[in-house]
Amino acid sequence: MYKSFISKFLLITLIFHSVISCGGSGESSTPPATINQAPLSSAGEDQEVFEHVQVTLSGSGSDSDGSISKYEWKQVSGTEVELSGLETKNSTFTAPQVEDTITLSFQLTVTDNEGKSSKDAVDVVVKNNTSPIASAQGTIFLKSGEMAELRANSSNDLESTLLKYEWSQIDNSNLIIELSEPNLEVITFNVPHVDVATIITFELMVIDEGGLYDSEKISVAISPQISEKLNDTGVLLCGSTGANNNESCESELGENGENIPDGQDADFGRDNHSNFDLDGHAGFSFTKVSEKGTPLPVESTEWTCVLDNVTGLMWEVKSSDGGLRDKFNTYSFYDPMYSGVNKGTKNGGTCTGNSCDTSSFVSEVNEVGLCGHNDWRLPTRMELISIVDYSSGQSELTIDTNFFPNTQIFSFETLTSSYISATRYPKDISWIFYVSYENGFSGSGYFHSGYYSRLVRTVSE
Ligand SMILES: [Ca+2]
Ligand SMILES: [Ca+2]
Ligand SMILES: [Ca+2]
Ligand SMILES: [Ca+2]
Repeated sequence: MYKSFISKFLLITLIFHSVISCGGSGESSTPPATINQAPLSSAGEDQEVFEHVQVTLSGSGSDSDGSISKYEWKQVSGTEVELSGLETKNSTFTAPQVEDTITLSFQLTVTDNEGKSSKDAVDVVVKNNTSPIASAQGTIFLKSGEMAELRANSSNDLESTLLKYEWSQIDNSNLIIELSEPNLEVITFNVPHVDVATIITFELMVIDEGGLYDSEKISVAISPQISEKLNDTGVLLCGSTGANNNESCESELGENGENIPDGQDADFGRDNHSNFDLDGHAGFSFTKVSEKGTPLPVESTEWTCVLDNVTGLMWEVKSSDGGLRDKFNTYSFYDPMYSGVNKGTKNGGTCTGNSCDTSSFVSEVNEVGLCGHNDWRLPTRMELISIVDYSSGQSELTIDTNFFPNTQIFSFETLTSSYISATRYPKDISWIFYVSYENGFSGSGYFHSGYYSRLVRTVSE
């Protein structure tokens, strides 16, 4: 009994021993069964975004001893958003509209092929955004051949430091400007050649980092390359030795067979070599200007000032609204800079302003900031004469009424046909020169009389 017990014990011990020693010897005797390692999960970097933008949560997972079988995104806090791609590496959503900065938290769970998982969290801070304000600036009166520059750098945005710009031409002038880099903050282009003054318009679009945008238009006037500083007369016809003044200069002989001598007015000047009527009769080249100072296309039906592209003078256009600049208003000459009787006469005209004299009229127009400027003044006699078109004196006004409407002739209400200048008559300094566009005549008259007035300012010398 005892023996047999011992034998059985030995046998069991031996069997047990041999089972253990099968796998090898010493410490390497651990069983081979693997313990699955958990995968690694990354929900990406925390982000700061503006409201309304598309946000991508960039997840990733890795597993040292297997593969990733599942991604699972969920939102854990903050204003609820609609996540798409919930079970993909990357999930996206649209940042909600916010009043103040908020934080959204998300969690990515990554599961491996054996069912083990790990989690990682990410925060997305959503900030309020307001629209940028676009501001397009640049020289708006340009000449053919110059380099033009348009600037967006006065545009601003409360939240973004990096604004995007998009410049595009939006007029229908048929004058196409190739913008080589329309996304720069400052763009430049060569001003193309034009025969007649042409207006082109650009639109600047400013886009902030949150995708909000604003736009502003800027119109620029392109005038022909003009070497003259003085206007021509508008006279396109020649005279013959038979005293016929309406002969074609092209002909050798006039209507009655008489000689047409060379070297007449119509043979010289801008009327001869730049005879385009679209921007003013014959050699005249005018650009219409809006009340705010923006150049306007020639077909515009409302304009307030006219730029003379030849002389560089900007002229007031008279109104017919019964207001400050009404066409019927008349003014006496008055200039407080002089002393005694040389000051002229205060409030001697008939007008709708405060005081119907030239000094008061100039002040009031400058106060208004006519066409965006406050350096308006009374023109000199020669400046008034510069816009006389002598070609049309018989039947029409001697001024291009396509650009200068409301120009007046003599009427019994106003008792004048004349526009007053700032030039005094040298023989008697209590007299002042005037110009009539009824016939182009310039003469001088008393300070105290009432005259029409058309103000002027110098744009370029
Ligand atoms: Ca694993
Ligand atoms: Ca903004
Ligand atoms: Ca001429
Ligand atoms: Ca012209």
